[in-house]
Amino acid sequence: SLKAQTMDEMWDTRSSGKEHPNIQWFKDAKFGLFIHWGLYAKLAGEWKGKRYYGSGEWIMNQARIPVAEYKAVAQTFNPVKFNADEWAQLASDAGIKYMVITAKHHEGFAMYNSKVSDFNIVAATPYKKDPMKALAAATTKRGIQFGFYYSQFQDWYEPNGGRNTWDFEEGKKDYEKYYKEKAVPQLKELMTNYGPLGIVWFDTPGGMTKEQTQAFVDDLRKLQPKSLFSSRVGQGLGDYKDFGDSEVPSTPIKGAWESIYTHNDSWGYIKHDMNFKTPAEIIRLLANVASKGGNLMLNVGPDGEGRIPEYSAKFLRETGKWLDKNGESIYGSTYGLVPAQPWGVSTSKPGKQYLHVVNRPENGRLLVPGFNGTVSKVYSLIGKEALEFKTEGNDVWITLPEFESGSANTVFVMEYSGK
Ligand code: FHN
Repeated sequence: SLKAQTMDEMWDTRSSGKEHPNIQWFKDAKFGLFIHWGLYAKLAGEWKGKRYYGSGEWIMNQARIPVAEYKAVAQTFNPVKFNADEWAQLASDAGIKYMVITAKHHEGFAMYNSKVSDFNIVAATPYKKDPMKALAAATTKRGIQFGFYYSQFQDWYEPNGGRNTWDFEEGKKDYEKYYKEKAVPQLKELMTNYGPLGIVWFDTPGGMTKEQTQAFVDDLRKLQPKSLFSSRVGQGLGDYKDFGDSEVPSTPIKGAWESIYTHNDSWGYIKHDMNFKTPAEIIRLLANVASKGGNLMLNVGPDGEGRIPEYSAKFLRETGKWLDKNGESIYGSTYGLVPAQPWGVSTSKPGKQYLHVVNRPENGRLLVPGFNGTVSKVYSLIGKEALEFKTEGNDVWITLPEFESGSANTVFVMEYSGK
């Protein structure tokens, strides 16, 4: 019988307890790019002259657009400005190590050449090309892991498509039929035709028992045993844990996990909302997530023309510049041993604590309280300038140089032995 799972159960990970043999690249990666791109990008938060607040990719649901009308949007979706190399190069310049893009979101539209459903970018639009083919190649060529997002249970285009449909009679849904005729064959297309996938990112699981989900996962894993499945595959069968949207745990978490954020208040492109995070906020967020031991997957929403908006590209480039200089303190790190302080957070590598200072103490004296290790030296990560420090019991007092604080993190390295 179908038992509704709690959110925690749904998004928990590895009920088997064993880590995926290929998990280490993910743990080291720290910074991923999420891309939400679909027909909703063309509507951009507006329908029939009315603006809909909230996330752009939900407009079909928010405006209760009948399936037949929504289907017609595809007839004018023609993202001629899409350029896979530009997107992949931007990701590379941003210091991104993996990319996950929506192959099919809740709208049910396949952004790739699907033979399973003609509601797809090749068959249903004047564009007629498969952007995912080009993007997978351009991304992988740059040494960035490529992956697909797939909304496996919520599909508003399909009569049996799981949650939140409105254009069909409720209560008469045959989930098994939906999985058998759409979700599973489309996932198999994606896992067969686009080269090696670092990640298959599932969203909003449901409609299957634990046994059915296990069979679903086992069947798909045969196609690409190296791919990592996100925890939203459901039933604890993912390889790493996704926290809730825009959620960062308050304490360090062991194992492989990811926080997901979007660059503004929407995952899909919307033309109205300008509430964007600044590069400094992104960098502080990345360091905060890394200080707890996880990855940040940051989302951008390309527009209906196929462009990543310039303001999104700008903060990605700025973040990349910071990572060019400070990446040692992020990539391959684990959670910091110095709990979050008023001045900032820490990340760890063997024998090193990276102190990410956002708020420089007025008098330049930085306290690392209760540190259980013997500190041998402290220096600036950039420039390696040696800093004076004094240990009082387990407290370490560091004399900082002058620097402008309150923007992106300034990183100092504290080398130590024993702990
Ligand atoms: O409903 C979706 C939403 O549109 C977006 O894709 C997010 C991204 O994590 N996932 C679901 C809400 O959690």
